[in-house]
Amino acid sequence: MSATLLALPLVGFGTVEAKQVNHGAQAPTWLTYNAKTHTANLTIIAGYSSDAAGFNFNGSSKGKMVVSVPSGTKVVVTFSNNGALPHSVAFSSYASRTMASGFKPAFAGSESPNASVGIAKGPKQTVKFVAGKAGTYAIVCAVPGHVSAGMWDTFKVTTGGKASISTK
Ligand SMILES: [Cu+2]
Repeated sequence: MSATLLALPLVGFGTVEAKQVNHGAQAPTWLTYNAKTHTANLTIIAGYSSDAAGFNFNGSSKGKMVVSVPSGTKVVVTFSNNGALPHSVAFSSYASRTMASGFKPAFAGSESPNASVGIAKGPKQTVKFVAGKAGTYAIVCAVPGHVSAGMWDTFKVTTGGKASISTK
């Protein structure tokens, strides 16, 4: 009996170590698309990697991640922050990629709550909007100064076609 009790914590400790080792190799599924319901589920993690000193989404900064959806898509974003600084997400005008502050959502509801303040590491937020008008937009962190540090990516709304995600 005493041998079993001693062994249990050791097994548990080994499991935690294995998860940490594998963390970087198991990237989340960033985007899924349901053509029947015209719904795109998008995972956005701020500060996911050390790219641009942490000022990145899903490990990409400065426009290098391109998320594309057909116009009329219901976009459901699951947003969280893996970084040390507070971050947010907003789907804003493409011109926003050169702004320092004052970001506005390009679609009704296309920003996380209190976006200029952001959230700390830990909780998840859901952002839902309809990508109504075809065009090129920017995915930005609306915390002032973060876009200037590289924290923006590219969002394209296409006329027809499929949802896709790519990194340069
Ligand atoms: Cu930020």
